[in-house]
Amino acid sequence: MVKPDGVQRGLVGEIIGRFERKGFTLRGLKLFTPKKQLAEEHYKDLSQKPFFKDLVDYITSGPVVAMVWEGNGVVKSARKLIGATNPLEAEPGTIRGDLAVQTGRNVVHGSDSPENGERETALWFGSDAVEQWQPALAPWLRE
Ligand code: IDP
Ligand code: MG
Repeated sequence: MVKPDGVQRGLVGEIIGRFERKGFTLRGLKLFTPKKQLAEEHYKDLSQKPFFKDLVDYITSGPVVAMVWEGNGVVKSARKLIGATNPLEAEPGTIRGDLAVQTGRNVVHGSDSPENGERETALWFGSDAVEQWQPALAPWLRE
């Protein structure tokens, strides 16, 4: 997901491009401003953290771009492409390492496990079908 700061800063294309160029398949995409209840459910594991309220305010402060990406090892790889939570500790070449300076404005979210990926897809996309399609380039990405 591109967070509200990423959308406001015009980084949507840059972030989507990195996942496309890597070779993952886009299966779902939508832009909307999340409701508080959705943000709280999404980040429920962090509800006891002191920054939880600020985090929910941040995520609900404007439109986000929610996406579903598919591919072998996509969750682990996406975490690497995104970089460390604190952008000052994220390696150059990662999204956060290249494009952000503060944990509270780290421009992008990525699921931390395949199970959470499924949970978050259901939460953010609900019964909206995510598209099943075969990229024509598939044989040029995987043998
Ligand atoms: P992640 O986004 O790298 O998976 P998490 O620990 O799951 O990191 O935290 C979720 C989000 O909560 C972070 O991306 C960041 O926006 C916010 N966050 C995490 N730790 C802090 C903090 O110490 N201060 C402010 N915001 C934080
Ligand atoms: Mg996380």
